[in-house]
Amino acid sequence: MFKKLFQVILFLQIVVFGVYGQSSKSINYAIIKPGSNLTTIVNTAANVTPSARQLRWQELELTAFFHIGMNTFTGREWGDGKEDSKLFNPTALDARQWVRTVKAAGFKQVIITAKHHDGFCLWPSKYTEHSVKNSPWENGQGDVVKEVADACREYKIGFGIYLSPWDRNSPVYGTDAYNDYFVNQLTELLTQYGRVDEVWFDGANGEGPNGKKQEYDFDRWYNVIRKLQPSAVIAIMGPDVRWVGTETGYGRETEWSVVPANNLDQLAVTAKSQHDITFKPKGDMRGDDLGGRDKIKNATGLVWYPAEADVSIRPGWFFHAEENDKVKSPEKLMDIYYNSVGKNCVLLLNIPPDKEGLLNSSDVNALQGWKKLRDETFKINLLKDAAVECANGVNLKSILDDDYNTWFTTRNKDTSAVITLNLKGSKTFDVLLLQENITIGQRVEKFVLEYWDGNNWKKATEGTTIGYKRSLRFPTVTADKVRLTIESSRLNPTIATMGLYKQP
Ligand code: FUL
Repeated sequence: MFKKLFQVILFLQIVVFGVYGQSSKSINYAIIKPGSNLTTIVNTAANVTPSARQLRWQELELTAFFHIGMNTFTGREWGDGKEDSKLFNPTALDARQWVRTVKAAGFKQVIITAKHHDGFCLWPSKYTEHSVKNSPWENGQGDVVKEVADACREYKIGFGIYLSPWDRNSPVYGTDAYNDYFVNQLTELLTQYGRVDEVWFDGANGEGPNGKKQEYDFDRWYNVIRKLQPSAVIAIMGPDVRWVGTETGYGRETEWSVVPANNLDQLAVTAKSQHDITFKPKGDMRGDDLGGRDKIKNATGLVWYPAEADVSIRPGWFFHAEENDKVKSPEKLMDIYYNSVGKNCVLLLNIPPDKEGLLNSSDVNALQGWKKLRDETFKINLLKDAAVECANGVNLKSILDDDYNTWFTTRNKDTSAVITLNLKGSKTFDVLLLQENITIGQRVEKFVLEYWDGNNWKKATEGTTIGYKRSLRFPTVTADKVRLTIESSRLNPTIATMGLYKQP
């Protein structure tokens, strides 16, 4: 009875309010018909949405990288593959400490460097002697990948692997046999450690021991991952997660998750699901805007391909004791947070374990200080209980209900809106937070926040894209009335969350 009533209400809502622009089937790519005009392309882009694995990944916001391996003991950043396995000896390795620490700092997933460019394997692979099994650590009986996977399960956070395609140790690197070797190693990692949530392929493709470069068989590797771990995102040199284009942790002002993919003809629609595409990343990854109207106007295909911003908490990716005083401060990490998570990216922050196999106190302190700053800033949404008005809006209150799954949108086919909020008294704030409901699509192209100073509307801040999350800092304002104007959007905008905050 109630279910029926609910269905009728939903139907009436759609008929009466005409919530346009929602595609009946939501898929994470679109093929553009030749000759399509810009309006058609833009509307198509507005209906491309994340796959289930991409949505789960986006909602993590914070993921941690653990770089540990030969370089931890040689003091290098890139090993040459000639290192002696006996050098690997972390005397007090405790992956539970790593996972516990990053979880307490708000991270939802970790990635371990199972094999870096030097080819040394942190698990006892059957296919090489260059691994922990020939190290003194735990008398050759240890398995770092297992320790990390077990800790992630214990602390209930996601688990991912970094497996470097470039291998400076493998004698078969540079020959067809290497692709088999790589598949064998991938298979070990994807079958022996339970669920894997992210597989991270680096782009580096240098020479191996025989002086040859390898042609990586990405399509084959993608198929292995889809088959063995269908819920894992494949990142960077993969189809699900895009490299933001820097290793600074700073994303771009305009960050579209829908970008052109003109090589969708290589698309391998895997057996089970139409939803499942793989393609090799191609084209510009570093421009200021990868998905604006100008970028998609000649596209032959579009994909949901969201950005990951990776950076190390230290100058290097591996632990070097002489960098203990160069660990990024809580304030710097906060700046990175606003410029990554606050710019529609997931942040992948590297915290490298030290020679003992522990996260060093300098890094732990920085993480704790940064978490405290975030907690203090985002404790109270100063818009709470504000009265919301919007002449052409529906579901006005849902922007303040702390529920990502409910969202404001506009009536008819309106692509702009003015949302006015009368606050509960005068408030002082300097941070704006916005979220679009990306299960409907990423749509907002331009917005501005203004406040009423008693006589006039004055601009507090403005921006272009929002996406999953956008947060902006601006000079402190005290006001009892603000308005958010969506100036331009692809189809109807959908705003899931709006917040105003004050930095400590
Ligand atoms: C880079 C690698 O060369 C670095 O050593 C590090 O692993 C980083 C995350 O990716 O391309």
